[in-house]
Amino acid sequence: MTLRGGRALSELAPQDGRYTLLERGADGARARVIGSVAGVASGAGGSDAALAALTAPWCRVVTLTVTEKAYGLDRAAGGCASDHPAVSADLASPESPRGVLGLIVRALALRRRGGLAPFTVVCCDNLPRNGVLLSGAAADFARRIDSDLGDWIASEVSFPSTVVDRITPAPTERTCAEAARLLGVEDRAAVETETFHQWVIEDDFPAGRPAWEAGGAIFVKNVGLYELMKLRVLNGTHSMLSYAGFHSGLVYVRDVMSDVSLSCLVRRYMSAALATFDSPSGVDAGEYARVLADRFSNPYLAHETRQIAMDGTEKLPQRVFAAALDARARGIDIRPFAFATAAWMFHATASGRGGVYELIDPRAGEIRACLRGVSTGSGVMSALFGLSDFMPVELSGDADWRDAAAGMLEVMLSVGMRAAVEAEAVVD
Ligand code: CS2
Repeated sequence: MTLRGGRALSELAPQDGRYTLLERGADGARARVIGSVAGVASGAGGSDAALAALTAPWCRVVTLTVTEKAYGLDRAAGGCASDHPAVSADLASPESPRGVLGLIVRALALRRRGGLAPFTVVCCDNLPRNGVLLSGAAADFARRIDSDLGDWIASEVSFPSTVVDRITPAPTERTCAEAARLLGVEDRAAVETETFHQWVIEDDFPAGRPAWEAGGAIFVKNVGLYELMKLRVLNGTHSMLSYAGFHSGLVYVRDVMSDVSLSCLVRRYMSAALATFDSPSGVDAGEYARVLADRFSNPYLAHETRQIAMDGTEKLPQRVFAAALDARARGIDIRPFAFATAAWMFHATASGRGGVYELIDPRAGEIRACLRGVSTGSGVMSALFGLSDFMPVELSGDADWRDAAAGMLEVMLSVGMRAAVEAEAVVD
């Protein structure tokens, strides 16, 4: 089920849901056809098809692949964001929902009314405590329509948290061309990825679940430590290198890894991020970071820095700020995190590359407004650190943190990102 229409429907439907998965590993690309999608429907034309599937007696598990900004979460308050376009539209007409929360709540309401057990909701994204966030948002959304329904969702519906890890560059014409070359058939829905994959899931499925462990999924009681490892070491480093790399003129992550100064900053960031938490028991986080450096360096993977640089306001809090706070508490150098934050601020000022790229962020309008007429590093910092529900006050009010971030941003603004990277790599 796609809520956005477009590619997924027009390309997957004529292929009966089948698509090619191109896995690009150290020894090149391997293609295989995935046949697990039995049918495709779009929410663009209305919610009937989605609701029919979600209210079917056989539907026991609903998995979601939704980006941070698309849910409509109020992360600070722990509920739904009533000013999010999909949430406000669905609250106004909850019987014909278009957004994720509206659909889930409507389907659960119909199941409850029809005496069917609820399904389990499994979200696959890069948010911390994702099941808890989504459960809180769904219950809050429901309470705004029917308070009993909200209470029932909070107590009866299971939302296990998960950690999903697989680098997936946006598909291009090259993806389709390579699928055609390897398989001998045209496939407009081909996707490409690395060979590594990890899916850690809290084992809380009251209505039963598929044996995903057969495909390598790891079931645990609590994903907390895996989450810190993935969000801080992989995603935090990714965000840092995307801003620093993009504004150094590097298109792909692999280019960043073959740049002496930038790869030095990547390694410095990974070690700092690793030191902010204790490894999950039975998992070697150091080994995860070593493997990660190879994953980032994969010469066959064309993962654009521009792609990762999107939606910084949704990503930085859990990837960089949470790690910076723990670094401060543990007495670890905060400089790598301040550098990542300064690089994001540089991106937000759109001053790199002469402002010729578009700032893609759900808060882009707000960012542009608060930066109007501001030019100094400290002015930009004060404006951006002051965005509501963005940076924890323990951090935005910390003098060392402010000095470090403003100083680095000043360098980036005056001599450019490339020179700032060189200077920082020397500091290291
Ligand atoms: C990336 C992630 O685009 C981004 O923000 O950091 O999509 C990353 O590639 C995945 O989380 C890898 O598992």
